[in-house]
Amino acid sequence: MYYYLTLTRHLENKIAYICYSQNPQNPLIIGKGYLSTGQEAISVGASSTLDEGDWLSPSHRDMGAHLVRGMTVKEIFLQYFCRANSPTWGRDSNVHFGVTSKRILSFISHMGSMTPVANGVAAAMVYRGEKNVVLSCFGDGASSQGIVHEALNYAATFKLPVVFVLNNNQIAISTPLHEQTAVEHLALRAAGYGMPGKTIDGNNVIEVYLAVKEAVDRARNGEGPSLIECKTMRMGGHGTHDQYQFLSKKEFEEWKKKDPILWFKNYLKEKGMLDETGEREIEERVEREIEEAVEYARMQPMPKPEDLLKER
Ligand SMILES: Cc1ncc(C[n+]2csc(CCOP(=O)(O)OP(=O)(O)O)c2C)c(N)n1
Repeated sequence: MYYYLTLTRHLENKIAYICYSQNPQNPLIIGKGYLSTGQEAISVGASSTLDEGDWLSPSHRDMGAHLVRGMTVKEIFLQYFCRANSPTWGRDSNVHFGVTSKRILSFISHMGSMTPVANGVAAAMVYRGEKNVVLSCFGDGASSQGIVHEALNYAATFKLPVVFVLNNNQIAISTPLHEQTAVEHLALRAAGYGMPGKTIDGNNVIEVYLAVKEAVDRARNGEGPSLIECKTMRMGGHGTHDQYQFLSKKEFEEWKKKDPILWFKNYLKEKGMLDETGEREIEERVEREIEEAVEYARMQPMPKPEDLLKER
């Protein structure tokens, strides 16, 4: 998990760097990056609980989960650069894509709209007698959409094998949590649907893994869905276009001290599971993978207009 946390952070730093420094007349990344900086532990910890046959329904801050599910760094950059050989053949960019061969559902940009889709996949698996689960990820803003309440109610009623992972980064673009809900802990809503709910420290990758694993096991055993609220903070702008505009400097500095990767690194070192050499090797490997992938993806062709309507 430490490798994936480090890879996610460096990869997204590279995306941010490219977004800020590219030539606007001939950009490499068309559109924006929606980064998970500071909340990588949720994505990596939660997706690490899945088996190969399980499905991931990601949010736009789930780079870590894409990587854990087997997306390569090359595929990520091909996707961001809209190349003809990207997972969606250059039809779209950034994180709004899925790869069904890796059991990743395509992300729908309308916040919360993925929850009924996750239910549908879960219901199909129950119908076929498969023992798999769906991990459905969304944010605090999405959690207040009507469609999410309906989906969670439905999933609980029919005991669907879905684990709802709510990344509560306390801000939805520019709306702070207290301006969108009167509920102190969003996991309390679970009781109203009739499913277990838990609020955990989203910056602690071990806590995320254990809580989600328990819920995944429960779902796999036919006991129905759970809601896991992972508390964290968005350590940047909503996207690469707004940077730190909606975060107070004081809050930013306080949350910086709770960095999930730094915490896990220190934990592993204290337990004797990582040393300076191991740390350096992981960083060098990650940097190498990223540089090679950027160079490779940059040289790949753009899609031809006539290919865009081709059936795949
Ligand atoms: C139904 C809908 N309303 C508004 C938007 C515009 N929008 C895009 S992202 C976003 C904020 C989402 O916040 P949250 O669910 O908390 O996720 P976060 O970005 O904080 O991870 C909004 C309002 C949208 N995409 N869909």
